[in-house]
Amino acid sequence: MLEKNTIEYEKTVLIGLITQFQDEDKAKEYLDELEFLTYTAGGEVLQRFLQKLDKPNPKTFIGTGKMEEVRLYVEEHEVGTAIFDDELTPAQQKNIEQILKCKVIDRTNLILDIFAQRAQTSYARTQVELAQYEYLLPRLTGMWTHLERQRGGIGMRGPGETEIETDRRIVRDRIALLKDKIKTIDKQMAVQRSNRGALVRVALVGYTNVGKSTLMNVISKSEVFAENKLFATLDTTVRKVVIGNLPFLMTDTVGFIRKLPTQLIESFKSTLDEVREADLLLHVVDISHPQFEDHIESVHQILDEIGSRNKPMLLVFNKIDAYTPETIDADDLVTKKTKIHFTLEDWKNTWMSHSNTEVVFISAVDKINLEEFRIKVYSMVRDIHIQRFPYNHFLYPDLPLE
Ligand SMILES: Nc1nc2c(ncn2[C@@H]2O[C@H](COP(=O)(O)OP(=O)(O)OP(=O)(O)O)[C@@H](O)[C@H]2O)c(=O)[nH]1
Ligand SMILES: [Mg+2]
Repeated sequence: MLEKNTIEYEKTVLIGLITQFQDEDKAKEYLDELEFLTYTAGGEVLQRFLQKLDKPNPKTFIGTGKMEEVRLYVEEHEVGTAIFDDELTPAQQKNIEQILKCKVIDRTNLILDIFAQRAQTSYARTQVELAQYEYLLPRLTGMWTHLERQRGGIGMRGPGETEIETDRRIVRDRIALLKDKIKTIDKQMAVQRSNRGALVRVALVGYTNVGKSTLMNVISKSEVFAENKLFATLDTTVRKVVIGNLPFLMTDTVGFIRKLPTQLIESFKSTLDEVREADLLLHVVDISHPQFEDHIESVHQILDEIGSRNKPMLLVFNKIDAYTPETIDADDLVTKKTKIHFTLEDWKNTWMSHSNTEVVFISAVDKINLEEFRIKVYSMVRDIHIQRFPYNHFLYPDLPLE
């Protein structure tokens, strides 16, 4: 486990853009998240650099003047890594490395790195390794183009090409091997899933760090690793839960994030199968997070991508204990009431009241409203159960008996 006082934190700087699609506030929020990711990966952020540009500079992502500013800072403070909030092209990455003379990584790279650090089982490690090689492959090509252009084609093309071709072949072979390995495990997992019988399956989904594992532990009395870092969970845990006398299966799995690298979605396919094969999704949201609505949107997008957007869903607003709206003084007639001033009651009257999705507000840590949560889950699971086994509906009353 990472502990702030036991590990040496790597010095980093963050670099992001303010563009027509992302205003200054958004850019800052994204850098906040990037900083949390960096901390999770074992880095401390010394400085952030933001630049206003219509679109990224194709050669160096940011402009020349800004780059010089970053370079001076990196040199003066002996920064080891510069982290960019967007995916860099292979050429950009190379160019920037040459200028800054430090490690240059992008958001995808950083997320892959965290996944690699956190993968516990050999299955998770295999999935992450596959994603890393998939990320690397086009970058080997890019390095070759880069070399070719730099040194000129004639004379260099032969050995350069052979070298890179060899590298690419090694990477491709490795990818094929990993895919085979995953296929074998996938089959075992599919068998395991089918052996679980006809019980209703409920999957916890949501943005990373919202409290899925904490809720799983509270509900199923299990002990899934939970902590205030991103991607604490990479492996899937399945527990049998009984509410009233109704048994069902509950799954806790990997959290989602904005711009989750596609390589990861692909290689985590069978981990995500748990979500795909679930009958009911409990979409957990951290309502104390200022960007929780964006998080909901990101989760919806990923559910769309894996074809699970239309499953029955309960929206679980967690961490209500930590939710504190800003207040407006009674004599302050200037400040307009906006979302940051909403109380939980205000929120309940927004889109939440006319969405088709059921909602519930809880605190998994302080155990607030868990009874209401249990009743809602019970009734949704019961509906699915009764559809599946119409002949034994009498076993389960409208409300759990507990
Ligand atoms: N204040 C407060 N904190 C909570 C609550 N539920 C969970 N947390 C904290 O939120 C952090 C993340 O909790 P996890 O259960 O690991 O979250 P997760 O969704 O499983 O996260 P990943 O597995 O990393 O995607 C931990 O520090 C928890 O203690 C809650 O109801 N209130
Ligand atoms: Mg978790």
